[in-house]
Amino acid sequence: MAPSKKIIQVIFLTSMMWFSVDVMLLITYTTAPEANFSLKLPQAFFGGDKKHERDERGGSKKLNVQKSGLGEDFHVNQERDGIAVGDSNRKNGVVHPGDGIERNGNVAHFNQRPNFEKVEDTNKQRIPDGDEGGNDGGRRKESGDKSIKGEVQGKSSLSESKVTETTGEKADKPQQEIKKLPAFHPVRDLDVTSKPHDLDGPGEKGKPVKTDPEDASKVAIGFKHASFNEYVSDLISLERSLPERRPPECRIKKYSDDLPDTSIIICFTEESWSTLLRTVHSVLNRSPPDLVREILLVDDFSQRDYLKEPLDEYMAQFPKVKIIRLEKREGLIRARLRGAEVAQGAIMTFLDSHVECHVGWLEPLLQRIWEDRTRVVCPALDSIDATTFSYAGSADIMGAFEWDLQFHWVGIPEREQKRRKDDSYPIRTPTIAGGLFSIERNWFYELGSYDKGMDIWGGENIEISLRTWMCGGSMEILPCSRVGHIFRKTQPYKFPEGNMITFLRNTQRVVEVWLDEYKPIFYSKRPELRKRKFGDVSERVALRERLKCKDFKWYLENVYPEIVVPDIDVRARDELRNLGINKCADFMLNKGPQISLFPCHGQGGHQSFELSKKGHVQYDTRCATGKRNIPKVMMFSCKSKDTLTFEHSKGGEMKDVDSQKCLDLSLDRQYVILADCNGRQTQRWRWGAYLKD
Ligand code: UD2
Ligand code: MN
Repeated sequence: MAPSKKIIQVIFLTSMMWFSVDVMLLITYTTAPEANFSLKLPQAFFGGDKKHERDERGGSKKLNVQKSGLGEDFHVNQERDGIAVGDSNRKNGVVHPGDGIERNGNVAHFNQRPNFEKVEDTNKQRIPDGDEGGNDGGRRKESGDKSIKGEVQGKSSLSESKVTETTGEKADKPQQEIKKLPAFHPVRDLDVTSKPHDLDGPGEKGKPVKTDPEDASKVAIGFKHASFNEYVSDLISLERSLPERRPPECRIKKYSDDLPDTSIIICFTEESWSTLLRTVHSVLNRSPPDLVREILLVDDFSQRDYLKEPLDEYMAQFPKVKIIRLEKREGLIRARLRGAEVAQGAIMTFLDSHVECHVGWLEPLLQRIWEDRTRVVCPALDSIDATTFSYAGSADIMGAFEWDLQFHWVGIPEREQKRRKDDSYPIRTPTIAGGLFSIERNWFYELGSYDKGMDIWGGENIEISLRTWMCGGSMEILPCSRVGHIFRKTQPYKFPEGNMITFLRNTQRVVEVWLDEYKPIFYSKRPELRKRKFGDVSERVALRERLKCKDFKWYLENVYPEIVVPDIDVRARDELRNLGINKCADFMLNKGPQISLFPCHGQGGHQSFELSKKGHVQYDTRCATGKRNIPKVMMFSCKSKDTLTFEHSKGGEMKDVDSQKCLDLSLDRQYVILADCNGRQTQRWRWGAYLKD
């Protein structure tokens, strides 16, 4: 093949050198939003470079595909095992997928696998199991078929592609013609770049970048600008390589040749240049081009100059990238809605603007939706360290919340572990983190898209999660699809009304529409919100009725049975005031299980308890408990056999039925204890509110 000919390249690498998965640690993370207001990092990552990592030998092997009238040389990085297919061409020095190329590359290339017949046979034997997510190559549900059909077109004749592997031999041998379409193929581990990876460059293979002490001021300026180490980000290649982080079992999964395409929607406001570009490059370089209809960058009214003309100019080299500019700041929820209006792909894939897609990230997402259009699926979120930009794989975790409705990560419960046959299986998750997910476009609208009344940031992830589950869909995290995200502690953009107020207002809208008889549990955590305005939610309530969604009780019992539900039959609530010293009971988990006494502040939170009709003093899912020989009263799980049961009349004693002892104060008046009843003032208590029976 003459070097001057326009070419695209393909590599087939068969050997997979994946290391085994080690122990996975799982942790929950919650803090008050005002303390640390952003998506929390799933801690206990694998961290090091040992897990899931494959062979790092590499470089750039030149393999060429001959195809009429297309492309120039580009590079497929050899360290990606499995199958890499480069159906891309290049403009202005940077490779991008499939512009101007008919969507035919993928299947054609797979037909060229020397051992293709074998692959196909295996697939035939293994097919379904689609619901369980085992093999993939799962059968499609009829409903999915109907909806996606018609969207997926343009898979043109494959026979025009001719594929050759240039292994030093002359490449102008007769080409094998393609006769038939395979039904399924292994994941396409694409990783094309405009030039070979310099594996010694900063941050390559996802390694941490250390800065010199003399760069401290530049680092500080970058942090101020971006809430992450922008200085380091700028040092790293926009096409840097990443380590392998998928469970080994992912390599035997199969994906349909007929997957629908997706629009990628990336909303941003005041994002850093290098992280935004790296996000886009990672999509372009690591996605099968035929599956990416377009990349929609929705600019939520950024004011930084480099995000204006310079961004337009840069992105002009990628015909698939379109920039949508909002005329005023809308927040990520309405910005996503604007992107969705424009999107043409059968599926929409939302991403944050500071991510890096892992090799092979896209097909697992599309496959699960192709099998069942009602699934809303997320990549597993790997972590890009905000300081060093090291890329670390995350443990298997799922999304959850407590009664403050703040998202947090939890370990996978046993029931779900049992259902999953290995680490590659989808994780059914009660909630999604919010930023990164794929959803069939029509299903997104059938389900009620988003609540337009939500501003800026927060709450929409819980809303779409409850709505999806309760109204007939499901949600999954797919460990074979991975995307790294920069977790940071603050945001570089402003919340016009303050982050706390915005987050709480959005969350209150969720509570009012979806929580049914469980609403009081939320408000007991946030009593100050009882009187706060949250806007009109009547449209969302009507939506819920129209969709005939299941109730929140169903969700709790079937989707998130692990959450402990406090007794909602309550006699009294809010503060518990000691009339002897006029201070309030105060429980701070991080200070230990005891109940302390502090001046009453009337703000709820640590001073918000409930007296259930059964007589239990509750705080979230904890109850006041007492042990025979220990006077101190402590807050432990309400399931504890030591849970105390109180008799109480307004402003009077709190008497434990079993021991006939009364709530009192320790000698130093710091803690709540149980003592013999004596009628003294320190044994008299008054709740903030007594409810009618
Ligand atoms: C997490 C989600 C985020 C969103 C949020 C709750 C992930 C990885 N991230 O927050 O997507 O669901 O929880 O609301 O799951 N942005 C705008 N306009 C705004 C504010 C933000 O376009 O007014 C963009 C921003 O540039 C970014 C994205 O929205 O690309 C998410 O914001 P973030 O990265 O600050 O939020 P994060 O990751 O803490
Ligand atoms: Mn983010």
